Amino acid sequence: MLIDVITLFPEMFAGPFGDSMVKRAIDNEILEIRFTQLRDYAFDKHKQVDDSPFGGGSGMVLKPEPVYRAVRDVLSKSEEILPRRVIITDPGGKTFKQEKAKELAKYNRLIFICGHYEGFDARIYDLADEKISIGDYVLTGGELPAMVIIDAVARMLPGVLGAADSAETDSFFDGLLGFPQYTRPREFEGKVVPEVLLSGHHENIKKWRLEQSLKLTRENRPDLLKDKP
Ligand code: 4FL
Repeated sequence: MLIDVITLFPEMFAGPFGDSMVKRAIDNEILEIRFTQLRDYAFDKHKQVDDSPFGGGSGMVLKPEPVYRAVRDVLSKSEEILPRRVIITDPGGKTFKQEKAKELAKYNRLIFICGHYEGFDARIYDLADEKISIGDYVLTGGELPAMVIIDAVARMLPGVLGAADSAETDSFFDGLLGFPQYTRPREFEGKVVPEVLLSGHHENIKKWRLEQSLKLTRENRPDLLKDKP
């Protein structure tokens, strides 16, 4: 998969992507991530990418021309890699979920447009196939949301997760929260590992884990059970 990120702050990505599973995916050539500096596509001598909103109001709005130029240049720079999806990280988008990570992992190319300032000129949205929010809060920019989405998508790519940490044991994989896990020692400061996990009885273990997942989900995220039979 090829991912392009159009951003004013490409250096923000160095930490999260220079380490972790994403780096492994890049090293193994499962994933390539390219960065495009939006400011390079400003056309005036001040390299201005934002401006004050028509109609008044405080804050600055991202201008359309540099973003259009950047996206067009990114698309023309390499051969067509399809299927592809252009994504804008935006608090006004649909909330990112595990389902969406799995869906985006099926594309061969993703292009992220990260906003800063108070928002985008509305015409910029026409460039994108979808807007995605990572939650109901306002950040200083779209870079962290893009990193979150890319991280979640990267681990869904075939060959990124080892058998030891397969996606099947993830929280949310079947729409429930994860079950409690234990490792050695069997007893720690008086807290013991549930007997069933030491029994070697796979049916009982499976049943216990499902019960625990349901209990945790009921307690902490009852909303997840609403659209379940
Ligand atoms: C984007 C917040 C996606 C949450 C500021 C600029 C944001 C965001 N999800 N805040 N972009």
